[in-house]
Amino acid sequence: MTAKERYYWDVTGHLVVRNTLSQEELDAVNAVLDFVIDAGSVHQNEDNHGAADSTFLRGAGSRWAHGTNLLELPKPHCEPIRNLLAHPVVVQYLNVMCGAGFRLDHGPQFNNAVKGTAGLTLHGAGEPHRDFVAYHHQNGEMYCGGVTVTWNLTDCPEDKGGFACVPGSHKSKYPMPIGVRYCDEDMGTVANPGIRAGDVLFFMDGAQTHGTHPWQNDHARRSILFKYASRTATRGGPSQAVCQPEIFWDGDTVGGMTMQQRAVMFGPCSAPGSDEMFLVIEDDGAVRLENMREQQAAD
Ligand SMILES: O=C(O)CCC(=O)C(=O)O
Repeated sequence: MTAKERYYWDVTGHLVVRNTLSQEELDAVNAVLDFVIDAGSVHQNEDNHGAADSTFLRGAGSRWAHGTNLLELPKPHCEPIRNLLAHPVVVQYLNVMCGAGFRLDHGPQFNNAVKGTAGLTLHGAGEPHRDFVAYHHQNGEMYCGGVTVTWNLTDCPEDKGGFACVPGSHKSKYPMPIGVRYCDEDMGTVANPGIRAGDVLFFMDGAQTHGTHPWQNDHARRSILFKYASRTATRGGPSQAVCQPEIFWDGDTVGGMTMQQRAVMFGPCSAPGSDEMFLVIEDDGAVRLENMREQQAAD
């Protein structure tokens, strides 16, 4: 990562690294995507899915590969995808952005938007604040809990749809206006950068405000999003299953604990909607469980 790239990343929250894939690599990944599309694995959501009440983002249902993870495709189809997972450029940049020991948190996700496909409302930028995807610096080192690496297999011309973001929003201190979230009144803050086939995009997924603009091109979008996390961050993925105290710790360690004690024995799990339990202190100093769902099931 050059000093210029580091500056751009730090100031904007995203970075495009040009011409990362050779024509041969591009052809190999595109052949896999042909296979995935021909197998009927691209699922189209209902119209306006993800667009909420936005006017600008409206369109036909978003189109993502569904059902089979691209990493588990039958051989040889999984191989060009697996080659992206620890690609030298990924290692080089994520070692700086996330720190050594970064890992794939979830994905990869294949976006196959066609002309008229709806966008996705902008999200991220600490709303709500989520420490596991935050971006900060200490002692000259940067740290970003969640970075998404998007491989682009077809061109995404500027202002014609696809990845959109608010550059600099990872440093914002104020809530995002609804007009920006919906892109109906973005006040000139939103960028929809030009990205070419073979380029790779890094963005601070969660720290930076980002989303998707409706796809306006005659050709289909082919972007594969790998959702990485720093070693100690957990964004989602299988964490809900493995975070149970009995799985994360030895059974004997947690056996017979009170529910309050057990509540601090969960493995790392950021995913909202799980059965995570949070401890709160009552006015009289008593420790209480905030999420009672699991306790009720145990009673
Ligand atoms: O269309 C894109 O590349 C952005 C997708 C997005 O918003 C996300 O992965 O959270």
